[in-house]
Amino acid sequence: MPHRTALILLGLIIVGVIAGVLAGWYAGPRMEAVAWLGALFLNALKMTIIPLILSAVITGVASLGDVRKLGRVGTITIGYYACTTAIAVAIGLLMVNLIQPGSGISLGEGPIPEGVAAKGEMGIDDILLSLVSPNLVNAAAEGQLLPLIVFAILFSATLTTLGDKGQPVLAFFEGVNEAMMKLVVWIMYLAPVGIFALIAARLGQTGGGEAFLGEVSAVGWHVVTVLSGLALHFGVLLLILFFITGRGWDYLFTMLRALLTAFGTASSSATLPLTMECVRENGIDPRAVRFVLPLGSTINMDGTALYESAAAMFIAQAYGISLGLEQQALIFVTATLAAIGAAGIPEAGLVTLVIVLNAVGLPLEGVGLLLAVDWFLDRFRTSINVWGDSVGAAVLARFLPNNPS
Ligand code: DAS
Repeated sequence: MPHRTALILLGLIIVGVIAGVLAGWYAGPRMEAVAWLGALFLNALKMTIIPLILSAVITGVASLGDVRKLGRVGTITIGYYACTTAIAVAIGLLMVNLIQPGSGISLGEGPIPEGVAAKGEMGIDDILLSLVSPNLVNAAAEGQLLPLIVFAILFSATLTTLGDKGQPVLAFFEGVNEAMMKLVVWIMYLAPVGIFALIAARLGQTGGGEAFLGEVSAVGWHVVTVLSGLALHFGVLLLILFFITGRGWDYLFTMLRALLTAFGTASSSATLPLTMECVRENGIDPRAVRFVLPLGSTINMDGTALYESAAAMFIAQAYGISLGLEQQALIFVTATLAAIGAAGIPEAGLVTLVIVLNAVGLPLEGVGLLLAVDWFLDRFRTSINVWGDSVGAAVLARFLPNNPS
């Protein structure tokens, strides 16, 4: 997308966000009348995800040259994810212990909120099992991106062993990827209106500004804890970008369209096509874009991991349950697993929070404390998820072999 056009589009998206907040704030439930516009934009983005991810990963992995390089790139990628997710969880625990948002919360006895499935434990075996689907069509239909990505990686690795026979297949997927990226740019032009409608309708649904303020003030310190933790982690990622990749503020500026789309959609999967376009416009090696971003959007969720640890501790504090170092270490591990297991869809982090609560024996009823503001905090943690993936692509690009062969 030409730089000038990108600049104008960014300006229009910012106007869309501000207008969406003002409309939802003052017009309240009446703004639900535009929800269909937001859904149309969201569906248009989702329409591109499967062909885009399959073609991107297949051509991205093949462009690495050989399977050995895939191992090295995979190790660097997973290493980056593990480090940044661990930092995010640590920041969540630090902030919630410092601010103590749950102290003094007057608890109303409440049932376990519906929709909070009492998930069992999630161990490494559950995560490994989720990597392979017996039915790829079903996985695609259900938006389970991880098994699709694993299949694309394995399929591409076998293609590189076929020599000339594999070339026509790769050329086909190269064409699909280029066409999908072109389609994504067209859909990007809808972002200002789509994001406006998504924000206005969701804020309006809560009843408008006053009702929203009432919901937030009931758990105000929890909101402050999460937002300040996310802001701190945003800064950590910015320092990683500056000092490991050597990129500057211009990288962040180009990513703003994707970050604001993440804020509007509350879905890192739906935002993925725009994330890939913005990282590509930042001049990042396509091999990094096509490999790291699809994988990252499913398993690298720094914002969610930070939220899981902070929310679990908030619930413990609200119920007057003090958790020692050992139990907080267990929260550290299960918050990481829960974030890996969370899908890139709205409020996924709230659903997998149950895994953390179960691990340390905290009451599931506590999720009821978070429900009213989760849709709001979800937007910020989704933006941080996307920001973490965007920085990851720049980090990996620094370690890619110069030429693919
Ligand atoms: N909404 C999720 C995402 O799309 C994040 C979350 O629920 O924590 O990344």
